[in-house]
Amino acid sequence: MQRKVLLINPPLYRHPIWDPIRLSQPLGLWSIGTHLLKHGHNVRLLCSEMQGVNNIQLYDTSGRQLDKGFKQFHAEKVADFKTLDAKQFQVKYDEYSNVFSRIGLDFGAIFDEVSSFGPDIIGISSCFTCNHQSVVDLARFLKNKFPETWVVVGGQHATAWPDALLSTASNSIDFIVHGEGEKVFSDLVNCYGDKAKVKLLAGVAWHESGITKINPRPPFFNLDDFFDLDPSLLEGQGYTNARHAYPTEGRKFTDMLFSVGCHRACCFCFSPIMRGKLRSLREDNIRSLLIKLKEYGYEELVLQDDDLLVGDNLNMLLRLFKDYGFRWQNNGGVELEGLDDDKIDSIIESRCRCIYVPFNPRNIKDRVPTLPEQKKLNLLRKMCDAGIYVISSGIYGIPDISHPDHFVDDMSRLSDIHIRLLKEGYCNASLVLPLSILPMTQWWNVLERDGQKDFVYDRQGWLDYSIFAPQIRPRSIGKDKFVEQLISIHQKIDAEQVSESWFSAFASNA
Ligand code: B12
Ligand code: SF4
Repeated sequence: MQRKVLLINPPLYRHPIWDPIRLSQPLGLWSIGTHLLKHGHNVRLLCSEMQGVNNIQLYDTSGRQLDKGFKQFHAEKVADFKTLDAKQFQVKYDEYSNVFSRIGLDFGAIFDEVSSFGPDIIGISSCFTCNHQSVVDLARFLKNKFPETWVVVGGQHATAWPDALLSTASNSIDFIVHGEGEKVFSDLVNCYGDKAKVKLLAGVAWHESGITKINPRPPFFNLDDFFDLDPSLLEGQGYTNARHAYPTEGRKFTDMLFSVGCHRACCFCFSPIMRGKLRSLREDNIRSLLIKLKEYGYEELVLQDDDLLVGDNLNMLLRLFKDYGFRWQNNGGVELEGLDDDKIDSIIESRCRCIYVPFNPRNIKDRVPTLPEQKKLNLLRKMCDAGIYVISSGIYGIPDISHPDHFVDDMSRLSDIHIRLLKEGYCNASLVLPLSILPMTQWWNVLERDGQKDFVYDRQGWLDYSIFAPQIRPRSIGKDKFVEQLISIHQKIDAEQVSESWFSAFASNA
């Protein structure tokens, strides 16, 4: 039976001091929406963050809106960042530790949309732990106004920590879909009206008498059987200006993944837990996706694949981009280890515009990555010289779990490496990412096991789960000291590069 399903990308709650506003196409909702359309359902998408992108307010955690507008706050913050020393900045902005910025449609506008469509089921995306509170607030609002409508939540955060969502949403969430959503959510929609039947499905979780019940996930599916995107779903949602990627000079663009999963299992990353080992789409399916996107006027793709360099995928993609005239950039990150002269030549020839090469630690014992060998660095410079915008990043504060006392020294050493990369022309920009512990990653599991013996973080400090905000620190180092150190690194890096609003919270032009 045909059902009405409204898929909502929730407003964004961000740390006002540390976070740039990063918004992009919700590929998960787009994919599950496409799958439902194919099964004959009536589906609408509401990207409330993007549609309300100019509606930014500051709130404190008790829900009170601050008198100061976001624009004024940001301008003052950037001016202080440039003139105060790190300690003065830390002291002055400490008073904002209970404040968040909310970007997106207000509840009145969301209410109007839901009322006019009258869905049977509302699906909310919960991809980021840092946006936990936004999902909870939205679910509560919707359940209160539309008690008969099922509220279902899915995404990476919902997958990692369903209990956190279900316990804090006070019965406003009917079901969580954890893991890949296309098939499970479609089965759930088909069970509409019969909750007992939903509770038999693999990959769903729910609250019952105050207890979270979780049915195990089904096995990973064959990507070609499910992944497809109907461009009509995203029309009119406002994704024309890049908010996280290198600006596209007016070309219509979208984020895209042609593969999921990763051959590595880095200790801080949730992707391999979410998606397992690398699975790639077949060439004929990529071709038909590109043709569809072309028909809808897309000209540039921002690749978010986690494992782009493995196998022959890159060459195949570059060939297809050429066939269909797509420009492209990479935002998912490529490993320096996997680059060589041949690959760099193909990348340059393909008119790639921007590439992200993070310098990551690999396992729990890794401390500061050393500067890569000169041969590899030259590859980066070759791309810069060819006009590709090269971005790197370092994760600051990697805990050598056995040596919490290394923390501050390691941050300084890492910062020196990135400043050298910038000064010597190996990259155009470097992003400062303080370590955060994402739910259910290897790091998280170690800290849960140790009971935060040497390192501390607030498990429910939702905003701090963003990669840009300081989250975890050694017990022996106070939060103030940690924040001060990080501000100082931002200031040093900012002196060597133009900090752009799409990657820095301290850019003048946000
Ligand atoms: C693309 C991407 C982004 C894009 C935006 C993505 C977006 N708007 O959805 C950008 C670059 C902006 C971004 C930013 C950030 N990201 Co990011 N990002 C990704 C990435 C690489 C791919 C996600 C994706 O599109 N996959 C393709 C789609 C088809 O799959 P999917 O999203 O998983 O959706 C499926 C299921 O989750 C589920 N599902 C999703 N939504 C829903 C909704 C319902 C109702 C249902 C039933 C099911 C469902 O079904 C879908 C189909 O199977 C993932 C890594 C990964 N491989 O998962 C990290 C990832 C999601 N990001 C992560 C993080 C931490 C961030 C940042 C906080 C930090 C940063 N890197 O800047 C910011 C926060 C941004 C924000 N706006 O708040 C983490 C999240 C972990 C966590 N628990 O928080 C991940 C998992 C990477 C990691 N480090 O482990 N990100
Ligand atoms: S950080 Fe990158 S390389 Fe490591 S597991 Fe995650 S996606 Fe793979």
